[in-house]
Amino acid sequence: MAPRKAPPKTASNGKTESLETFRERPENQTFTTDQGIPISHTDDSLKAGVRGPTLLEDFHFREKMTRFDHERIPERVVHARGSAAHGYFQVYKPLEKYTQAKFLNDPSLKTPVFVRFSTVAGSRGSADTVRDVRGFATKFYTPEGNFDLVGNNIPVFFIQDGIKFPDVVHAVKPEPHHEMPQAASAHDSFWDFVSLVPETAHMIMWTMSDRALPRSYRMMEGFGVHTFRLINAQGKSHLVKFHWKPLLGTHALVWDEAQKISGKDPDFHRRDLWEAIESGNFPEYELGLQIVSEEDAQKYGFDLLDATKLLPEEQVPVQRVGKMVLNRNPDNFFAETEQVAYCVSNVVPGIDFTNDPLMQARLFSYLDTQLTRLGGPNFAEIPINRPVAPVHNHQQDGFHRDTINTGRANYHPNSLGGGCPFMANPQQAFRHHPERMEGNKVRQRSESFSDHFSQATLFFKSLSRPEQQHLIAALQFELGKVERPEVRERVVNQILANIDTELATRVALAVGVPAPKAVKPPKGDKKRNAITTAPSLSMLNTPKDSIQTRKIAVMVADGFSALEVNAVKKALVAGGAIVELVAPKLGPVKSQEGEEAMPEKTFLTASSVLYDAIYAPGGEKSVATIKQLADAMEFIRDAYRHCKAVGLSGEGTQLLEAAGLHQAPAAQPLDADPGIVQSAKGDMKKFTKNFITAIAAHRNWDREAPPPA
Ligand code: HDD
Repeated sequence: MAPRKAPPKTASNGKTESLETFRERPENQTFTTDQGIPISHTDDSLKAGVRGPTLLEDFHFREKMTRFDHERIPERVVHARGSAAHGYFQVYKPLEKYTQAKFLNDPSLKTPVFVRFSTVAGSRGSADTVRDVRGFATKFYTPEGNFDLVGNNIPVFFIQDGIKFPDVVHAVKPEPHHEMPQAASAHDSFWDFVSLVPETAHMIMWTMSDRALPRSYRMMEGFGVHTFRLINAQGKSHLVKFHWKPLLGTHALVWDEAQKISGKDPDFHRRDLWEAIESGNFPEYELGLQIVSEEDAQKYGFDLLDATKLLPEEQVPVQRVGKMVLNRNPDNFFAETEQVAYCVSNVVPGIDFTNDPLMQARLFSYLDTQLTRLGGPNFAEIPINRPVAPVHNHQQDGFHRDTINTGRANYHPNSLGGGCPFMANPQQAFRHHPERMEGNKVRQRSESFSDHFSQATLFFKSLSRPEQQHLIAALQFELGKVERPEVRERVVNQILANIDTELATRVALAVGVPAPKAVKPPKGDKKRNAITTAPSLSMLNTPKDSIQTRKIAVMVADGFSALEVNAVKKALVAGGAIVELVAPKLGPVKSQEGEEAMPEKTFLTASSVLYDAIYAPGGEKSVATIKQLADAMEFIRDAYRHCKAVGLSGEGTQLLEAAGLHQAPAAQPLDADPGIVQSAKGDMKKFTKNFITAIAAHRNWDREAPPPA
């Protein structure tokens, strides 16, 4: 691991300081029971005779065992697998025109945040790099109480009304009879649901796209999904969509790579986040707002209350209003990451809800689920959940109550307690936006929610060609795993055929169902897009100008060229990359110049799927050794297959042929491939420049052979 740039454990803010009271430090302390009784021996139970039975009076044994027996709490019903970090958010300039929220108005204020990233479908111990939506939940500990922005890395959702959430979650989770498959949507019940519920169409396009395979939590966008409201001090409301924009750009893995990582390092994203923060490479995101006046709400051809729709940036640009920096890892996974409880209903004055029926359901569900998950109504008192704002009210009792309320007036109004706590000044208190409401009590979907395919098509059409190929391949894979032909057929004909003919046809051919004739939108489903493509939806257009925090493996064995390695390493590290030597075994490797270097990993313990790029330097003996290693050849073949930058200098250039890549059936020949950077003669200056450009490009997708037609 790269050395730390800064000691992040000292990075503190109002929230992490408040946690100090609860931190337990064992250094130089004596071992005790939970009651503080000193214990000098914890390796043997108390027995009647040295070979006799254990005694019931052994309170230390009983306490230790009881505590162990009760360590587990229920995992989250969705988003069970996650990783979190502390940090802060700072607004660039006051947003008083739109909102009275203090944390969005004071540029000098660093608002503490705790952010938890997650997958959705898998259990707590499932792999990180599965094909799935990623959760992106932020708790802002503002001076006016906690604001929780509980978003995803995808701007739309599967369903329009939260009453269908149990259905979609049951369908995607492992099937109830045998609990398979784990953390995967590629099974019959999920696609059966999709085939019968056309409102899933747009979200399916996103989950089958590269967005569902992020390279890192640090390299994915976040979205509040719903339309929220911002309310200013005068009570004026604007509609708003929240975005997080990662400063490192939005980048993805490829599916074969993601599957291999699941085996090689199931903690890939967790480790990436942890190590980045430990080494001072703090993840950074800008908060973006798309603001729409109430008067313009009907202008976009779809209903802003429909969470299966996004507001294209081409129609309403995203204003970047502030920055979030994650600069401290939690001290204890369970106490912080597991016990943090986000509730969509946690909003502060100046932010309010809308009538989006998905959001309305969420306002109930989050608080409700915490009651079971965290064992009662006092979960807001768990240190990580406490606001930094003071809390005073008449709530009392219940399991796990920490607060000791003094006085005898636990009701309002009261005179015994002098009327305390006083009601807040209405100008500073939370005020619900007084939206005018009227209507009949009905159980039905608004007609304005009926267009399910226009934006699915817009998304597909806006992707670059390689992204489209990945999406088609993903559907070929997922539906290829569906056992029932009628489900495959329905997905193709009822869903995909309404999105794009080429997409539906190529999927149909790969999964053995008849190809649909031509796309025709279902009756009553008018095509309403104001635009035909939205470049902002493609990751092609993300920043690709830096190699910061990228991981590069250098393949060495005894006899490698230290001259070449040192030159390349120096340039890569100067660009902010992390360089690791990978060798046949641990322990020093000796260069041809006689220098010794310490490899971080071996070809057995590492794999190129864990790196962004690989470099093979020269050195006759080193290259001869590497050629003989099956794992090393696999290393090169995988890096090539996954479209990564491959740098080769001196004798290292022989390795492409040794790995059999001169015969690779790729779309682009080796010598025209900008991601394959070679220098047989050792012009290291030009070589490092081209290699850095190739790494910054993230991948060279032109190398890929297209999926079966
Ligand atoms: Fe949800 C957890 C995001 C729809 C009900 N959700 C959860 C988490 C995230 C989201 C990031 C994990 C929070 C954490 O890290 O602890 N959920 C979303 C987004 C949605 C969405 C972006 C659509 C826009 N969710 C949604 C609906 C419902 C729920 C419609 C129910 C009506 N979600 C839950 C939950 C969870 C949850 C069951 C499980 C654990 C938890 O809340 O704390 O209440």
